[in-house]
Amino acid sequence: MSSQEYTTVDQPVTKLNTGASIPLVGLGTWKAQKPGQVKNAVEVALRCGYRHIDCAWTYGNQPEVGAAFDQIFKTEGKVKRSDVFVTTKLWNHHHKDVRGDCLDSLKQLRLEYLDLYLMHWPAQGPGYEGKTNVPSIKETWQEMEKLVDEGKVKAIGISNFSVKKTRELLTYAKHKPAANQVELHPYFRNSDISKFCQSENILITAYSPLGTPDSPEAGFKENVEAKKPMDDPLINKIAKDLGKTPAQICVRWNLQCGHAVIPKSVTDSRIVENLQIVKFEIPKAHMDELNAISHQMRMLDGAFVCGPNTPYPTIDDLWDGEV
Ligand code: 1BO
Repeated sequence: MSSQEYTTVDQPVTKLNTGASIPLVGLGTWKAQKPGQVKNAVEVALRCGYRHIDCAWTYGNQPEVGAAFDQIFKTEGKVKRSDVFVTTKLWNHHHKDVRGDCLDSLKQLRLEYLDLYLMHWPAQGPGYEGKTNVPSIKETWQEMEKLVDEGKVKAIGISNFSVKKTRELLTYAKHKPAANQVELHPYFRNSDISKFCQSENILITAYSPLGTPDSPEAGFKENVEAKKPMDDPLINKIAKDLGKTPAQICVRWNLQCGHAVIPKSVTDSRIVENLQIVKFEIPKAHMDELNAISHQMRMLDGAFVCGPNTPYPTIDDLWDGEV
């Protein structure tokens, strides 16, 4: 048994529409790509009280996450697998073999089952151009439903789905999506999809809650010129008033909007700091100010799945013109 210290944190959880509990703050692992980084981050997170880890096949780091799970669940043995909520996502290029993608993720993560498996994008690109016989979103969803029936995953959901695409999926879903994971921070409130999913009892999970465009190494073109919420004078003022950091305000804002939130960090102190947001509240007057910030812009516009001869010739087609 290792002598590493463990802390438990009393944290907010909610019930998914499947009846399963999910802790509302999780560790994001997107862009944690330098060797050793994500293994350490997941271990630190689980020791300091996180019970929700968000992964994806395309992040390319699941084998390290799996090594961290083995370290914590088996070698140290102080946290049980069943006490941790693990999400991963079907990659766009694998819609033709959903089961294969899921089994590969399970193998990489060294797990027997997933708590939540999301369709990462309603798209199969990049590289879709000219391809024929690709499965529709409906066919992909139906393959994901089989994984629930088989017990490989406890729940399924979506990511980067607009209201229009979510509505459409609801017309045929046998298993209703449990969650929709989308970009959300005070500079992109994404209120249409947030309100719609909440009205349908589909949990919204906020990715990029700090709105930080910093991933050239991840190979996705982000809006690197965009202004960053962390530099915003109002957010900085509220942070100062409340004795918190701007990052904590952005994460806590999401929680108070009713979203689950998955801040990513590979820095031990920030991982701890991001979970501390469960211990304070942003007063309503400050929430109103944050909800009135007029600068609104996506960091990740999804251009990489759009193009001529694809289902989404333009970015507007991908998001169905919704902001
Ligand atoms: C392409 C990755 C988007 C966030 O999961």
